[in-house]
Amino acid sequence: MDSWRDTRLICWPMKPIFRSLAACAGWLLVPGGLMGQFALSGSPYVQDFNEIGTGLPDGWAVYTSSTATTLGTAATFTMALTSWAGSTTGTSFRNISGPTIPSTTLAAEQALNPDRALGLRPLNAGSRDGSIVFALANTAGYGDFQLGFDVFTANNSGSTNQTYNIEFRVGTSGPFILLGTYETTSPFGVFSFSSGSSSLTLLNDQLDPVFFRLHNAAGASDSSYDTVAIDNFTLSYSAIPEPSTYAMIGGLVALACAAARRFRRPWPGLRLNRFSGTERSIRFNHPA
Ligand SMILES: [Ca+2]
Ligand SMILES: [Ca+2]
Repeated sequence: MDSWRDTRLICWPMKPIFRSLAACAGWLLVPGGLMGQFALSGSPYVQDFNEIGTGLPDGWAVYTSSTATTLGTAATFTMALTSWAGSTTGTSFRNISGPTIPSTTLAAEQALNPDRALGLRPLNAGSRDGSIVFALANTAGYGDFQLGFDVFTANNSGSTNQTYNIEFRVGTSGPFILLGTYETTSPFGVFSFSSGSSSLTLLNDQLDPVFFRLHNAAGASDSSYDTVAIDNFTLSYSAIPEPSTYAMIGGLVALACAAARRFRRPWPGLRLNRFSGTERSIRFNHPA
């Protein structure tokens, strides 16, 4: 075995280890990254928010004063059962009923609904620039991402509506990339958003954190704000084969090709002669 092969055989199995270490290092270096970023494992990731009475799920966070290039300021999430139209100060980001009961349901009955959703009723300037964010520690080793979730209007306030951007970003700086928009409307106006892998190729095999968010695109320019919410979030993905897997597949293909060539090659000393019509003969050629 030559030295080049020795090196190759050592390096290929090590690559996944280096990748994992690099991903881990990136996760540790992100400000606030020790907590609050979800580590992908088995696909799909599904979040129904029905347990947010005990806190936001791993990877989820809410922010005020978000901009096109920044997450903003980490905000408080109200875990207590809160009504769609509640206006108590400090409850902009809230645990609300999902849209599986009539939109005319009173607050007391809303609290009885086990189907919960992550809601935002912007009650002040900061939350009017607010966003709901899901953060991944990285996507190392994964690709073919597909995203889907429900977004709905839980309470219609005033005569104006607001447009929310559905965005993502790879890394901890730079602009977010727009995937779609949702405009608030009369309750519930549920919109099932989906984005396929062709729109999410930038997410593939990234060592940096990845952020998805629902962000109020209108900012603080409006005067009355509807309650918007998300539910039934799903992110599916596939494991990217490691180089050793490609090498194994390539080896099998090479073996198959070699076997096919050997099968087609005439035996030594045997030659097939063709004549006109249907007559054929086989002649043995004896070595000189
Ligand atoms: Ca739910
Ligand atoms: Ca409205």
